[in-house]
Order: sequence, then structure tokens, then C-alpha cells
Amino acid sequence: MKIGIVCYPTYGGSGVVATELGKALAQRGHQVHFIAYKQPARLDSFMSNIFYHEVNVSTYPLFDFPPYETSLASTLVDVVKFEKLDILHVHYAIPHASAAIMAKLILATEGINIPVITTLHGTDITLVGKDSSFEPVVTYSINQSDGVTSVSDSLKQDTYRHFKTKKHIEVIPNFIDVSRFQKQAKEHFKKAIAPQNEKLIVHTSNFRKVKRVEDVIKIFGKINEKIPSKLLLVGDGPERHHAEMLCRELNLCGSTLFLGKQNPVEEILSVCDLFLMPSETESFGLSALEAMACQVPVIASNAGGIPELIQNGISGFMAEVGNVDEMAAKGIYILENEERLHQFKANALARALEFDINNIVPIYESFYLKILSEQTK
Ligand code: GMT
Repeated sequence: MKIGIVCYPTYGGSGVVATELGKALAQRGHQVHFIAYKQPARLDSFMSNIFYHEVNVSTYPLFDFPPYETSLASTLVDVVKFEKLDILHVHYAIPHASAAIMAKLILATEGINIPVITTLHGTDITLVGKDSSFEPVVTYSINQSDGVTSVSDSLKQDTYRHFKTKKHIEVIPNFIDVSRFQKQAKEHFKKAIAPQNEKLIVHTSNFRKVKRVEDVIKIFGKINEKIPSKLLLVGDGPERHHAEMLCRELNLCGSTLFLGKQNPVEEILSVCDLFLMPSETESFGLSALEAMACQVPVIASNAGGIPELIQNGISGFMAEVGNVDEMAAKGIYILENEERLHQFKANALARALEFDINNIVPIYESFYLKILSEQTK
């Protein structure tokens, strides 16, 4: 198949999933064309059947807001026509789905039918998409897509709750290449940051409000009172400043390390003992899956699609959003007993293996074939 993939090129979850999917599809013999405003971060090695098309947005003094969606739609028309794509798969509804539908309508006037698949990732539905400034366009784009997928059942139900659509939504969960995460733990790194063999607790995110990074600090503070430990904060974003302030206030600066954006994150995760994800909501929680693939159990909120990933009391624990006492208590429970910690680590990896790339990519492939076969009916 010749597949066009539209995504955000940044380190965000939807861009990572889209890029890893494209790379895996190329490995399975498909020709993959990425269309984005910048080369996707994870598109870091050459493959003869992967192509990248940059969307250039013209500027003009009149434009306070460069019309990205228009440029994207025009690029899609061009790439679909010139490369003779079979299918367009767009990740994150805003503005990718509406741009793809616009391209589809334009191509139809020339007798070209391009099936569009939209994958809903989370905030495009739960936070941003349902806002009345976007809702009618997102609804229309979902309804006009030839196929729609969501990364969890929870996100599917959220979509039905917030949008006027009866469209079938296929749930295809996030995935990772578990083998990539099976790195040898970097013992010298661990020794340098935890010389007294302290437990290592980690959080990775884009430090946005939805991640509740201040809860991460509070949970860590409570765990640290009982179990000597260090907190590694990986990533960066608008809430970092507040997190730093709280560390100072709680006197935790000596045991907290702000590591900033790190790639590859698995080298850090593989020396850690516990992952904290107290988010307000997560449609899936890809970062928790990455931690689990490195044998790190997770303490998370019982929100969104998280219960579809974490088995409570087996690969980690969940508590209500904001219940930092409960989250800390469960963290202490896992960390205070070596045998128990070992078991949780093994369980985390076992659960992650269920979401291995080799199990999930064929589901996308079958979905493409289903959508293509419906076109010819
Ligand atoms: O808001 C983010 O966390 C980034 C966002 C994205 O689209 O880049 O992540 C969402 O998509 C990921 C991949 O499908 C999911 O694993 C994340 O749970 C989801 N984030 C939220 O729902 C908050």
C-alpha cells in the first residue's frame, strides 16, 4: 500500500505513535509518506520506502495567524495525486482531519477518491476538540472520515459524549517496540544519581497542566519521608516553573533532578523503580507504557484510558485524581519490600508486552484493508 501519514512532528505522544507506525509499516513493505511542518523527531534513520514532505506555510503581512490548515490541505492534494497514495491516515483531529477532508473534497472534483482515516489521540477530543471554537469542524471531520480510530475505549466513549456522531470508532491502543526498551540498565548513571542506593522515582511529560506535575512533587515528598529516594523529572513545558517553586517550598531540591528533554528516554527509565503519572486525564498514557516496557511499575490516576493499561495492584496502582496521599501510600507499598518490587517490575513488563508493536501494527493494517475494500463496494 502507499500510505500518507499526517502528524505533529514533535515528541508528543500522537507524533511518536504516528512515526513509529509509519516506520513499522515501511518495514512490512508498504511505501510511507509523512506529511508534516517539520521532519518528525522519531524519523531519524533512512529507509528507501519512507518519504517526507514538508508543509510550507507562506507568510504575508496580512496574516496574524499563518494559514497552516490551508497549506496542509494543498500539500495533501499534491502528494496524493503525484505519489498516487492509496490511503491518508491523519493523527490528532485538529487540524489534520479537517485538512484531509478538504483535500478529499478537492480531489473528488478531479475524480480521485482518497480514503481518509482519522486517529483520535486524546486532547483533540477531551480538552481542545470539544471547545465550542473547534467542535463543529471536529464533528464534521469525524463524520466525513472513511475510518476513525481511537487509542482507548475511554476516548471512544468521550467522543460519543462530546460530539454529534454515530460513526463507528475502532479502538486500536497505543503500542511500543518493547525490544527497543530492553536496554541494559546504565549502572554508572544510577550510581551517580543514587550513590546511597536510593530508590529512583521518575516522571516524564510535556509539563502541561493536564499532567499535574505538582502532584508528582507532593507524592514524591511523601514517599521520600519513608523511603530514601530521588525524583527524576524528564521533559519540559509550561508547568516546570511551578514544579521548581514547589520543590523549593517543600525542601526537595536536593533529591529532585530536572533533566529536561532527554532522548532516548529508555536509558533513564531502565534504572528507575517507580513511574508517577497523576494526570487529570490520559486517553491512554503512552509514557506509562514506555516505563512499563523498562520494567517500571506505575502509580497513576484512575482516569480516562489509564485503567485500560494499568492493572490495579498488579503492574501498578491507580487512585482518584488529586489523591496524593493514596498515591504515595501505594508507592511506598511497592518500594518497601524488595521481593514485591521485583514482582511489580516483572508484571509491568509482562503487561507492556501485550502492547508490543508486533501485536498492534497488524491491526492498523487490517483496518486499512477493511476501509479500502469498502471503497470498492
Ligand atoms: O497531551 C498530551 O499528552 C500529548 C498528546 C499528543 O497527542 O501528543 O498525548 C495524547 O496522545 C497519546 C498518544 O495516543 C496518549 O498516550 C496520551 O495519553 C494523550 N494525552 C492525553 O490524553 C492527555
